[in-house]
Amino acid sequence: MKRVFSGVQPTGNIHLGNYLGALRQFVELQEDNQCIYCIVDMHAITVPQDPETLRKHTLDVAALYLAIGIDPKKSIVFVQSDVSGHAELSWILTCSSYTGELSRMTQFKDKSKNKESAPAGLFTYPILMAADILLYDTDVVPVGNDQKQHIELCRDIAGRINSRFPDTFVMPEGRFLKAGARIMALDDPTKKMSKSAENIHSRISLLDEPSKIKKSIMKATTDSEGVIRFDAENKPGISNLLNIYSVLSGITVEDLEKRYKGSGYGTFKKDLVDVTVEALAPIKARYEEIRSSQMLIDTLKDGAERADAIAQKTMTRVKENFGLGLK
Ligand code: ATP
Ligand code: LTN
Repeated sequence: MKRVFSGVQPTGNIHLGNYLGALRQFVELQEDNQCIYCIVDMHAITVPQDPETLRKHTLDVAALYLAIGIDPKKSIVFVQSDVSGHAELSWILTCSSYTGELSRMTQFKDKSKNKESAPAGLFTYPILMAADILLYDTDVVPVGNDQKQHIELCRDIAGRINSRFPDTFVMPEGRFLKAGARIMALDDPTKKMSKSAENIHSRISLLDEPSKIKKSIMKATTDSEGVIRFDAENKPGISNLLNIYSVLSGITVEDLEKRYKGSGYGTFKKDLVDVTVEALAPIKARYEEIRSSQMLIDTLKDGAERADAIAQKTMTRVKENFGLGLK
């Protein structure tokens, strides 16, 4: 059995991009692998967070994990800050990383753009992510395309340490879906759908009301050609909607193009609203039930204990290899 690890930040607004790019894979993978799914609250504090809101969002994401079908009997679900190994390993990896490679991370460049000085945590964010992955001897990391560069950095750091201290870490691999790996913003299909974008109609959050979903899709930017055809370069808006429709319905993009030949964007969008509302309704219903239950807290406590047992074994091996602490 392979070990799978992934994480989502508790920053609210889990959207279709997160779901179709990453979370959807989490559910499939738990059938044949040992999966560990984390709510990475320590990554969230790389930008200022209100403590109450952060704690609420942590439970929101945990409830969503379970609502989409992650089964705590099959997978470990826990909160990052409940396992101290993440911070501990992160420091050790920091000492084997270079400012040059961190400066090349596009996410850091984007998030620190136009700022005179950026928080150091934003700069070292990918190292904490590498620690998350390496702490659990992870083989496979299911993520969206935007995390490719971070996974490569994790592999570079692991390789560097392994060449000095052989067999310290398992070399992980990213797992990226072809369809849905990059869902674009509805208002500007040249940018990825994002939690932090100001315009709420740029995204569809998994818990949006049907009326909000309708408004966001009907407002989505398209083009003036009026033909429903996949062409990501010249028709990014309609291609993004085709992509979302295809993944949610299981109908191929080619079949959708045939089905909507001669139809206008309005008809296509209306149908997409129905498909989206229908796909999200059961998630929303399960979410409401789980979010207020004691079962959620018990699951996270149990998950942290199981995760910690694995993490401690790795930390013992890492410290021994590095000569840290007493034997
Ligand atoms: P932000 O959009 O504010 O940068 P984020 O949504 O990228 O935040 P996370 O919550 O950490 O940040 O992402 C969770 C997962 O969702 C990651 O695996 C990420 O690759 C994936 N993901 C995020 N946005 C998209 C998108 N637009 N399309 C596909 N996958 C995405
Ligand atoms: N940086 C990731 C979230 C994340 C993660 C991880 C994903 C933190 N640690 C470990 C996979 C494995 C993001 O999606 N923004």
